[in-house]
Amino acid sequence: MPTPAIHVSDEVSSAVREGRPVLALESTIFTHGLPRPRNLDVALEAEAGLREQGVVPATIGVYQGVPTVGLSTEQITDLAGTDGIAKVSLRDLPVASALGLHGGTTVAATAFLAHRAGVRVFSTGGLGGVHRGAAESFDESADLTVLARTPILVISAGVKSILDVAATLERFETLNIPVLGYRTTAYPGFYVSDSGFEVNFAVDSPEQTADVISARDELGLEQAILLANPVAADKQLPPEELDAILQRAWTEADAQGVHGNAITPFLLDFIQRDTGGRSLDVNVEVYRGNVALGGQVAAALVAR
Ligand code: PSU
Ligand code: MN
Repeated sequence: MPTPAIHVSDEVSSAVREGRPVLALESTIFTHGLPRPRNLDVALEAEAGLREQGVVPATIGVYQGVPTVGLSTEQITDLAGTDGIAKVSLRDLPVASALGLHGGTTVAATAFLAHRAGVRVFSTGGLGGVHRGAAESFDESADLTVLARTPILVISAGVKSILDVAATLERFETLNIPVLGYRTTAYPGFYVSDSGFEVNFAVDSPEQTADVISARDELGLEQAILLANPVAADKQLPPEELDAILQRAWTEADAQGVHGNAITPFLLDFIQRDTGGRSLDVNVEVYRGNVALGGQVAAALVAR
């Protein structure tokens, strides 16, 4: 059960209590991942689409220091429109809380808060993972270690292609985090439907995904399950184009000495500008698909 330090909206808490479908959504995607004004449209459209599906959206973030599960439309609007907001991973939660900050929560912090509120399914765009050059920089997202001890299902389109995908998949294995492909064993590459890497298992329906969640819980395992949902091939960025863009993005990040948690927003922004906004369309498309599938899994899970 959540502590009083976490605010859970009435809509979300009653849905959880009554066994109605709820889907968690993160806020870093609209505070740091997407540019204005599109960020707000995407966040509100995700919520509206879920409500049409009969699923309660639980958008999660930190509002004036209060970690909140089920931000209101007004709160989402504020967070999406405020400059200099904190990017809040799990380690930042007590700080943001004590200092009364606004914060966009990453996958790590969102998964933690969702789980504390009893929300079992969570959709995002791309997960954090092992950064390229991590052997020297040690830059590995805290998403990994938090997912290793948070029993939730996370739907993404893979890890962002700016990362070292092979190393990230190895870390998932070490951390005992299962990775399922949705109707494919080709692991998606966020902007592209196939990263070139394979996963061991595919599931073919929301119901089968819910079976895996139930089996994990019956076994008493505590790690997240990852469901990888590729963007449709006709909506992806041309794969040959992506390689060249990534080279330029990394070179520029190195040249400007960008590091730490600023790297992900920097690279995403670079790619958006470099593609004249086309990567943004793909990013939004990816997110839409993950939210829709998340709603279906949340519904299948409560139907049993
Ligand atoms: N994927 C996106 N946009 C984002 C992120 C992922 O397309 O903004 C965010 C997620 O919130 C993820 C975070 O948890 O980036 C990882 O950041 P870091 O590598 O600093 O842990
Ligand atoms: Mn990092």
